[in-house]
Amino acid sequence: MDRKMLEIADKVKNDIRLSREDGLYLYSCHDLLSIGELARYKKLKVSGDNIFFNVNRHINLSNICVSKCQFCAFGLEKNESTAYLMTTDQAFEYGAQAVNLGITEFHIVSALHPDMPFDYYVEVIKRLHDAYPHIHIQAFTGVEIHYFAQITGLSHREILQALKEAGLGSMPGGGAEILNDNIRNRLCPNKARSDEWLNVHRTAHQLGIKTNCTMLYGHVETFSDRIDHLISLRTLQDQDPGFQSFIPLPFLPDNTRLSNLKRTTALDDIKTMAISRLMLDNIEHIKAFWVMLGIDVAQLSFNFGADDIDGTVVEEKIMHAAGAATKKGITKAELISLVKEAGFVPVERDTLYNIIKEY
Ligand code: V47
Repeated sequence: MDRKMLEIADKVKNDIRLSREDGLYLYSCHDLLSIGELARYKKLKVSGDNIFFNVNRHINLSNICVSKCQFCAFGLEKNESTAYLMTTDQAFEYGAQAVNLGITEFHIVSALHPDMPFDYYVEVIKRLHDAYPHIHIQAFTGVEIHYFAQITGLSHREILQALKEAGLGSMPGGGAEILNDNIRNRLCPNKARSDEWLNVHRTAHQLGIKTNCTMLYGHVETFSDRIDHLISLRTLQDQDPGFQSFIPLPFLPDNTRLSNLKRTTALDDIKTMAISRLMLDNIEHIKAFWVMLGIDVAQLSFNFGADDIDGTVVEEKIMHAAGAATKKGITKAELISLVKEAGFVPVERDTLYNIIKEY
């Protein structure tokens, strides 16, 4: 280890917060194994040999979207041939089909639909919650919550309160992209700005709604933008805690308006996982989302700070539209065996990280 790395190692071992400069150094440094060793040290302190997973069902209500984000291959115009919108009956049926498979979570994300009223989203949540109160509903990104506020004229707080009353349990971490408005203006000018996304999550935490957070990396951002993004999340968590997990999302370029860009390397994915664990000292769980990373890189990332591999998913649509090469779902048995194969203990959790069973 060189002098700077020894200084960072000393901070990590003594629970001293890493600075912006430390984060930038880690990205510039080629000593991947030392970075990994430190991230692994932190991970073992938080969750030992455990790797968490859950049994869930993703429901994407529609792919008709007004946002037109440059990085997205999922959103379409209403008149395109593969555009779809689930009715509340269809969404209910789709969720109900999964109930006997032992799921503990509905993971519901939609798109910014031009016409559907807020009541539609409330009804989807209410019907599923009333019929299956024991199944946790994690739904709607900060960007969707902000859009609901725009179309109704209600505040973030009022929207979140209405959804909570209907049965919303927690929120996923999507829509954060890179929390820098110069980048957002280039990539996704038609949706929530950085402060709006952060305000939705802050308000959710104040209302007792746990949330996740993400970072979409590997497009037009710099390493410095990534570190600033992580620090924005860390600062919000200090002020209004409620983030349960952080999920780094490598940009998948296929079928997007940025299809000229290359997919990130496994090296970048592993390094970003480790740096996230080291910078985000106040977010307990770092998730290796197998759908995007691929199984091999997800397994490797358990030694680079990750302690969660997300869930069984079933029919993931957003990443697969952009060329994710993984299967659309995975069985619980497969999740258990891939965690064991990597030398860790698979632990089934519910959405709020209560332990259901160790395998
Ligand atoms: O917000 C869209 C990203 C997110 C692409 O909270 C893309 O547990 C890569 O946030 N390449 C939605 N990423 C998915 C998401 C998520 C997934 C799994 C678990 C959780 C959680 C959250 O997907 C979007 C955007 O940042 N995304 N297009 C793409 N081409």
